[in-house]
Amino acid sequence: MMRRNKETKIVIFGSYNSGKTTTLDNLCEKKTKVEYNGTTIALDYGNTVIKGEKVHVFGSPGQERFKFMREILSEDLDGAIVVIDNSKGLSTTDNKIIRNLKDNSIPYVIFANKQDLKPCDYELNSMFDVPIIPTVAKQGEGIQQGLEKLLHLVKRRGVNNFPKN
Ligand SMILES: Nc1nc2c(ncn2[C@@H]2O[C@H](COP(=O)(O)OP(=O)(O)OP(=O)(O)O)[C@@H](O)[C@H]2O)c(=O)[nH]1
Ligand SMILES: [Mg+2]
Repeated sequence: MMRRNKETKIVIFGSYNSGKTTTLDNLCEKKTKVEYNGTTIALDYGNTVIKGEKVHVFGSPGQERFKFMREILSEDLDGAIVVIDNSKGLSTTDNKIIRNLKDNSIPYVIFANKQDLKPCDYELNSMFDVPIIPTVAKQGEGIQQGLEKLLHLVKRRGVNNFPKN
């Protein structure tokens, strides 16, 4: 994907039905979705502007069989959001996604979604050294702040990668 200098690419990962598309809906005013009966089968795409900078947001399909699609979407990403269904807890897919992000040193945050069904689980909080943001994607709760937190991590990484001297 061709991007201008300051533009950022974020990908939303997570298990099937965790709320990835709903999260993207809340972040982006304009978007495109490729779905079949409400299930993402290829990707979601939208963009938004935060503090004057354009952020491209891709939503990945959660079903296991779309692994190839997640790999395509992962190309050249700057940061990731892992949306987990907090009422179900971490799935094996979530664990694989997180491992992958860690192995590739990609900045990421976890959205512990569906807080309306089951509020945050503190055990989960202590398992990771990344921000866990409680969200209710359906109501847009926590979503914007979560993205801003991620963008902060992305920026910080950029600074670390290119020291001034
Ligand atoms: N109760 C509750 N339901 C939610 C929330 N966020 C999403 N949902 C519901 O969860 C279902 C799945 O949401 P999607 O956003 O389509 O999930 P997804 O992760 O994109 O699903 P796939 O792309 O098929 O993997 C829908 O019925 C949503 O309305 C939430 O915060 N609370
Ligand atoms: Mg989806």
